[in-house]
Amino acid sequence: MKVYFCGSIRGGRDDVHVYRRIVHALQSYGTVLTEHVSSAELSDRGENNAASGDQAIHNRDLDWLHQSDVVVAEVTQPSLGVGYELGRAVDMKKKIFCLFRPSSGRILSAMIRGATDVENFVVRDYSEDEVEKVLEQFFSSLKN
Ligand code: 6IA
Repeated sequence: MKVYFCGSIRGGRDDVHVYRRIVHALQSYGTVLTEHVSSAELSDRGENNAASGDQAIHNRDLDWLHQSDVVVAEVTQPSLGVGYELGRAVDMKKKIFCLFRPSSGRILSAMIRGATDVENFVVRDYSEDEVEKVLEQFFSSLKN
């Protein structure tokens, strides 16, 4: 199973420790194509801001998105890139699992919360200490 994980990069790196925990748990279900999203070394600025670098990132990520079987997104920290990836993934008819932490005090975008009636699009409210449990529930629901 190939898993595409989405998390904020230039949208802000406040939740990177949560991404780390999610990616670690995801690795027991399959190959995580986008493990770098959870890397503590990757900042919201980075070393490469050239437009050509951005194009390479975009094209490589879309390639991975096509290859993936499942898309898992941590959507608490708002990110244009994550929203874009989710929109593209819906269009590709991927199975999508979005994780949101209400304890952040944020209200999730209606375009994400409201997409739950789209086939294969699930939004789950959770708290950080439940990460492993909610992922396990999602992946076991895939088998049915
Ligand atoms: O708009 P954002 O940067 O928050 O978008 C984050 C999402 O876009 C993630 O889920 C990634 O899959 C994808 N993405 C954005 N930037 C990158 C990247 N390098 N490398 C891989 N995937 C990315 C950006 C490095 C940059 C800070 C120099």
